[in-house]
Amino acid sequence: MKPLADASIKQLLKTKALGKTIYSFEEVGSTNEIASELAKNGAPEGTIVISDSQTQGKGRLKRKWISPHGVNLYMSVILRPQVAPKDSPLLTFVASIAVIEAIRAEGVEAFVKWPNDTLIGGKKTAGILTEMEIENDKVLFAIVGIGVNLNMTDEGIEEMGEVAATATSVRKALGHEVDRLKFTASLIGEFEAWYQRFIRGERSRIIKEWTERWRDFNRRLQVNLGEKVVEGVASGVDENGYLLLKKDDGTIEKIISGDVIFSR
Ligand code: BT5
Repeated sequence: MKPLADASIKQLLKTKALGKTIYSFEEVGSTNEIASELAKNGAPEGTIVISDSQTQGKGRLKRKWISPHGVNLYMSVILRPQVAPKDSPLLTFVASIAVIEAIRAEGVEAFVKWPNDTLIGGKKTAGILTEMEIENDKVLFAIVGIGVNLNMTDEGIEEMGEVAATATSVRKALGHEVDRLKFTASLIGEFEAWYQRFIRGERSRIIKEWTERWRDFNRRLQVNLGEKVVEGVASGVDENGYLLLKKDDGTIEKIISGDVIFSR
């Protein structure tokens, strides 16, 4: 399979800022870590790090992102939005909408799962990890890391061990291989378009569009908060992207961080 080389991706890009500089690698620990180092050293907004594999791919809460070589997409984008840290969940929404649109452009239906997953047929096909450097309650920079299972086959998925039962790839849904270069360029294009809306302050539009791609809206959910599990009906997300769960006693619990473990 062709490597995801920076020059070949750039040839396909029509973006203004995103992907002006792309660093592409065969293998890294984590693209988010490399991007963070670059940002600390002054790399401008829109700089992108891509790798063909990761040895220390990161999920949220020190979890792992399984990142086999040559089949998927592992990408991190450096952003420097002039916003408060509380606005950062919306960057995850921006990335999620972009991932969904790029997958839909391949002809496959995909949905979001709060807060950061993309599902095809109820199984996880992409995850987003947004990390930030903060100073005086301002975002100095944000790194939006996106992992998409593109061309993993049944065999590759089986090799994921216990994660295999809940994971899938675009290829599996499509029945044939995805052109990784074209997918990457299309995702970067969508990301820029949705990020520009974020910068213009179109928060309610982003929340509305995200909610339209969210199948759990109005469904009964169980959410694992780490120290406890709460249950209720997903009644929406607030202006910061926090989950609003309507409990059986009628009160609404606002959830900043957690894992949806069950929905019906
Ligand atoms: C995420 O965390 O879903 C965020 C994943 C972000 C990965 C990208 S890749 C590029 C960039 N560089 C990085 O180092 N990271 C970012 P979370 O919601 O915590 O989900 C993690 C969980 O998803 C794991 O505990 C597994 O259960 C499952 N998982 C791990 N690898 C997977 C994969 N390839 N496909 C589907 N599920 C996976």
